[in-house]
Amino acid sequence: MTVATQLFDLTDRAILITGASRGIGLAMARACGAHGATVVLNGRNAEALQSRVDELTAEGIRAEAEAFDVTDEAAGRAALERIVGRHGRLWGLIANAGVQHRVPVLDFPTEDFRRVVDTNLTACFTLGRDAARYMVEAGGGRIVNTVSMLGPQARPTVPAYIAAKEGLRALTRAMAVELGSKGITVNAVAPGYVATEMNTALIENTEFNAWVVGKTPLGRWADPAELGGAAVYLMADAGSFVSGQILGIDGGMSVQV
Ligand code: GCO
Ligand code: CA
Repeated sequence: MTVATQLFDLTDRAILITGASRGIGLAMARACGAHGATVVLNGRNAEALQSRVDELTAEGIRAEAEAFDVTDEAAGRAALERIVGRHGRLWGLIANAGVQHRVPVLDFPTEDFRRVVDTNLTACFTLGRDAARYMVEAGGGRIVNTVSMLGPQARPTVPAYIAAKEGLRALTRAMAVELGSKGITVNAVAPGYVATEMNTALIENTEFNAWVVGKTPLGRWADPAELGGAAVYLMADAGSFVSGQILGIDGGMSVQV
């Protein structure tokens, strides 16, 4: 193997990706799998998940399914136990699962605010903490959280999402400073506007679509596949000294006024 390929080789590394039945999570799972990882796809719907696993397997990727709701701590711990049982260790966690809820703040229901924060922030804490316990035992590992370009920047009607994703940026740094001595790096990828099912309503809205295209220096939405490379980098030897970082993948949108 050349130095070049070793830098991005994920052979024999088991990586759990939450929210992996579609969109960014599926793209990151596919990219890591293409670089040799055994990718464990998580989602709430077991059938949809198995379909994705079958697709990746047909592409020559070692893929497995672990269906659970990330807000169910006990289910997450049971899945981690099974994965470590099958593979000896969990190399990486990509805590990507997230939900969106769009309502003007003055009308935003408390229960929806709690639900978004519970999935987009608290579940990343509980699963990240529980995965890190296994990584400590194994002498190290990698955690990547999916945050968002939104956080430092805001737009109307998504207060819960923005608050949760900004909190997840801070959690990434908090975990990085504690887990470094255990050989665990903790980073985040911050997507801009990506053409995923979660954003279908926005893409189909002519005005919103024009806003995104106009506000993005690259002048377009991202394809989910364009998030895969960052996941490989942060899971690979190439990223071995990167921790506490937020890697923006937004076509330049976060820096354009
Ligand atoms: C929205 C979108 C955003 C994008 C992305 C932007 O309603 O504005 O869903 O949340 O998904 O997170 O960075
Ligand atoms: Ca997003």
